[in-house]
Amino acid sequence: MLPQPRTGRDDGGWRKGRLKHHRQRREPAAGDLRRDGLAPTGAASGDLRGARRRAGRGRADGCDTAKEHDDVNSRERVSTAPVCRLCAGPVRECVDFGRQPVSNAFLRPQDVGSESFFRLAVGICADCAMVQQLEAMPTSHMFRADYPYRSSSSDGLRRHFEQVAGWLRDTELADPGDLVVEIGCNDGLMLRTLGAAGVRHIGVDPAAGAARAAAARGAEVRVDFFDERSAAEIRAERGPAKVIFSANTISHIADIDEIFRGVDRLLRPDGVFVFEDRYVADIIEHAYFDQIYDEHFYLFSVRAVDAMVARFGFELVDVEHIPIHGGSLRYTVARPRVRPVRESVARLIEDEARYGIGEHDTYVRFGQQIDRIGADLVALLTDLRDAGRRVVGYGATSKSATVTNYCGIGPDLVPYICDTTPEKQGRLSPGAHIPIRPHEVFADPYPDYALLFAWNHAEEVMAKERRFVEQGGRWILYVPHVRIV
Ligand code: JHZ
Ligand code: ZN
Repeated sequence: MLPQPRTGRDDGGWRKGRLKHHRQRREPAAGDLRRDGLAPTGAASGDLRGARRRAGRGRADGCDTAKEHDDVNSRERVSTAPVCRLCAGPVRECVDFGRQPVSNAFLRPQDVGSESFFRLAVGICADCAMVQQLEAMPTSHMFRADYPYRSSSSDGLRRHFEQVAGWLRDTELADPGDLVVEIGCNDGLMLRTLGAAGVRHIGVDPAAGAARAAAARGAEVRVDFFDERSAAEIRAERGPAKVIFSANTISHIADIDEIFRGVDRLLRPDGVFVFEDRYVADIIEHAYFDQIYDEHFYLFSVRAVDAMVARFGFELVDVEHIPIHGGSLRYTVARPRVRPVRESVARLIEDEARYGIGEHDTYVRFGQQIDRIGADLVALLTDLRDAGRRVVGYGATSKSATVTNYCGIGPDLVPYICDTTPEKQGRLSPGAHIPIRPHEVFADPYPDYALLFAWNHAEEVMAKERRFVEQGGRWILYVPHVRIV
């Protein structure tokens, strides 16, 4: 029932035909919902607007009143993307999530009314197949000093980054003096492991709070955006880098040419630029629609990344499928003709073509699936509320901003969300204004149902919260379809 993390290299189920199966399956949730004695209302087969009305709102709390809010469009110039950011080809819109907030801007109660919103919509380039947002939330709004996300909030991520550090140390950073630079190092999970092993390193991250946490763990960090300027300064201070690494950051930067100019400045001729990012094929296969929010400007495929890095004068030499965040790829990029190109690159590009990952129609069907999930979820939450059951959210993820604001889920359906991150506690969720409470509140007393926004950590969370289930609690999952487990 759970989204199972994948193991091994490049063994994505979508290439074994599961994507096709998934596309054909519908009316998915009914059986599961009825298992709980809660037949879905008409919303399960109705549209999302109907579901929003049943939830007693047009959009998440207050978002209808445009004058209450200061749209990002009126504050700062927002660059629209009628053409591809990378190749200037035509971008066709596929999915529109409407007006959305900054996904990590958790509000203090006194800040309600001063949020920034933008239109979250994605399209696909007809020429290079890069899936991208049509409007960009400015990075200055997203990655501020008080950016609250911390990579170390999950044991699974901690293990993952320790493994990555070990792999880099053994393969690319074996010589004393080799330098590794991490773009978007957050609280330093990977760098502290390399630092402890004596590897020369520096992280670059504009989020001062996260950078302070990294420094406290012994990682060296520069509070800054990574671009040509900061890259040149790092090179002048420390010499060129053997490895530039980044996890869940490169796809976040709309003006990606700045990143590549920086990499070009800083990388040694024989060095590698390694980055991990969510894989669009996994997002499509499992209907992980909530992986689309302001920060995820690009949804990478191998075909599009291959073309992108070539445009910036580099070569994609390897790609590896990893289970992180529901399915990601680790890309290895080098200067042209310096390293052999592994067969994984061509193989995944072929697989993507076979399964329509570069086609507009695939994303239109994805959009229809999202509408059904939204309607099913709102219907279930409404039924539970009307039946007097207590439902709370688990994990105030960035992803939950898309779910709550798109579906119109506010505190009337989910009174609060429990989260372990001190920086989020006591705040309100962006746009939907659902209060964030400390994790300890979850068991005090346990609710009847927990809506698992942190589904990418399902295994870890469910193991940790065994008592909740033993005491009769049930989990609600919503991707790839709504169900109670
Ligand atoms: P989690 C962020 O996404 C933003 P988010 C960013 N754009 C990105 O790509 C990824 O990270 C890397 C809490 N939690 O990891 C902690 C518990 O409360 O899904 C976090 O607030 N109890 C950079 O925000 C949230 O859930 C737990 O036991 O979608 C998880 O956030 C665990 C495991 C987590 O990333
Ligand atoms: Zn393009």
